[in-house]
Amino acid sequence: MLKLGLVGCGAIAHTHTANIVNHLKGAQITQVYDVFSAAAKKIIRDYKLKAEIAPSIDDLVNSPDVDAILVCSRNDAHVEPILAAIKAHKPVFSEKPLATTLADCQKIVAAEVKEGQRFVQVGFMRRYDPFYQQLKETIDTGKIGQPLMGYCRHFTAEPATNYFETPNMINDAFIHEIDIIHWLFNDDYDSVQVQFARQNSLNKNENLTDPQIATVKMKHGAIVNTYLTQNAQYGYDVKCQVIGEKGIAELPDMPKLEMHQAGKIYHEIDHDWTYRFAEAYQLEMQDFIDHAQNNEDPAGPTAWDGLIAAVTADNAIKSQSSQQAIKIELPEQPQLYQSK
Ligand code: ISE
Repeated sequence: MLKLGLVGCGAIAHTHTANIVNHLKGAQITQVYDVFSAAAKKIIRDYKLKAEIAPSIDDLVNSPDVDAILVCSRNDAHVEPILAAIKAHKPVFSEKPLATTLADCQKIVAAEVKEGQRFVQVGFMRRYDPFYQQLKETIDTGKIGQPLMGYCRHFTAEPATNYFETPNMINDAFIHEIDIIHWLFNDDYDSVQVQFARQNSLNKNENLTDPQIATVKMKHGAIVNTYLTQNAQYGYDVKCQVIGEKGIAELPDMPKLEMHQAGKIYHEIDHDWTYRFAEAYQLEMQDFIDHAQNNEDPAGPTAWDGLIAAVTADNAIKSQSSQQAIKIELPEQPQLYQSK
């Protein structure tokens, strides 16, 4: 049994904990930590965990009762437990984003490079979704030729939290496409541009500009547009279409039964990502557990992928002020990540 230490006990920690307890094999949560001890107590109670509350992040990471770490804390609090885990040579799964600044991502990458080993897996769960996997395989096997253009839709019914503001459209939502597009297109970003469309009068948050359209251009010239809203009202709706030299490959609108009922033909639409990507969340965590148990480096998205996403998101947020395209410069990729 792999013994897991959980840092941060909010909503996404509940999703992962429910999976570990009810669906996954080979791991148990033995230590938890949250700045709010009530949240730590609640997760232990809700899932009847045989776990202790650690007095600090450092105690949790270095506990002999912890083999690997799950980081589910606030976006800007990921860096401390990740660096501690790398120092302790323990595998660490971090929710996206890896960190909120380029400087913090570079610290994480530098720490892995110093140890000469990868310990980090970033929670870009879409890479584990069976449809995204098929899309990737279709592109990689050359079925549609070189990918030239793309279109993505990232709609949520309502904002995830009350403090979901204009930049969150990028570093909470669009960051998933940032990761998936460079993975699917096997290319790095040249520039990113964010524009604001006509504003939705149903958006109740005055600090959130909604909808937004993000455009990325890749180094080899491909261009991908992503339409983003957190106020779609009708459900969680994610689309990804890749247009190649000799064909188009795209995610189905909804991987759901077709219903014929009450004078209509329809498909149900999921309410949020925890339903739409339920399988992907399980597959990514099982993969992390399996690799940790076998003493193998994690196979999922790396700290370098996390850095690419953070740099691109940072520039996209800058573009929100001018709505102009911004060039993306990446630091040189260390050898450690080159075969990944
Ligand atoms: C949320 O934070 C997520 O991570 C979801 O996966 C994303 O689809 C949603 O837009 C975000 O608010």
